Amino acid sequence: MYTLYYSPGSASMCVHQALIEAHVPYTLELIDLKAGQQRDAAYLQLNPGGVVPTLLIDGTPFVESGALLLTLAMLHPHAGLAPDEGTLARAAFNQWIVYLANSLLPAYRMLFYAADLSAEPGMQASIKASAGTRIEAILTRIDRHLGSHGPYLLGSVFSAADLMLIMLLRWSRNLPKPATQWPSLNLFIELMATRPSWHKLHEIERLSEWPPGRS
Ligand SMILES: N[C@@H](CCC(=O)N[C@@H](CS)C(=O)NCC(=O)O)C(=O)O
Repeated sequence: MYTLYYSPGSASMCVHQALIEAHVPYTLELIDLKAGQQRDAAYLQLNPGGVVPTLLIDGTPFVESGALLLTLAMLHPHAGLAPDEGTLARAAFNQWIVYLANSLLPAYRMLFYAADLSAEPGMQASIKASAGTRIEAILTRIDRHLGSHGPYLLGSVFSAADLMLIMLLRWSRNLPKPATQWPSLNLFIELMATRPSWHKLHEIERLSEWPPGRS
């Protein structure tokens, strides 16, 4: 049995969507990030980093969104979250999850949590500028990959790596150059937005429609 500690639209989003895709039973526990609940002593026992997501699996807490996707893919081999174990496609799946978790996700953290890295406003502005440049460079790299090897990260086959990517692309929506402005990323976004799990996730987490203009 699963319990997901989440905050709407945050890094818990891809794990939530994976649970929906896998059609497994789960319960949700809301962590109010604005109220600082991620730093409550009881929550820090589950997630010493004070971030979401945390996934309880039969009562044991596990953290890190990318690792949670790998774990769900391992525990539900027939859920369509990843290619079969022991294949090169599975190696590509692992590679994309680790790449996204190591590159794009930390760049967004630099942008959104610059105050964690410096208390000095001038330094924060420079951290945010560097993060913005880094995010655009990574989006350009992924756009090229999808343009030649898409429409999904693994080619013609959907996987949970795409759930991590669509979450990270959604985070760009208020940036000067949102992901929708890269041609192949935009096609990917349109494709992913047709998934029933995307709509269910928006309904449950009460997220505003993205990409806009869909019902
Ligand atoms: N590497 C972590 C990052 C998680 C993360 O940064 N979560 C953010 C929300 S997107 C959070 O909980 N922020 C609250 C805080 O840092 O106080 C993961 O992938 O699970």
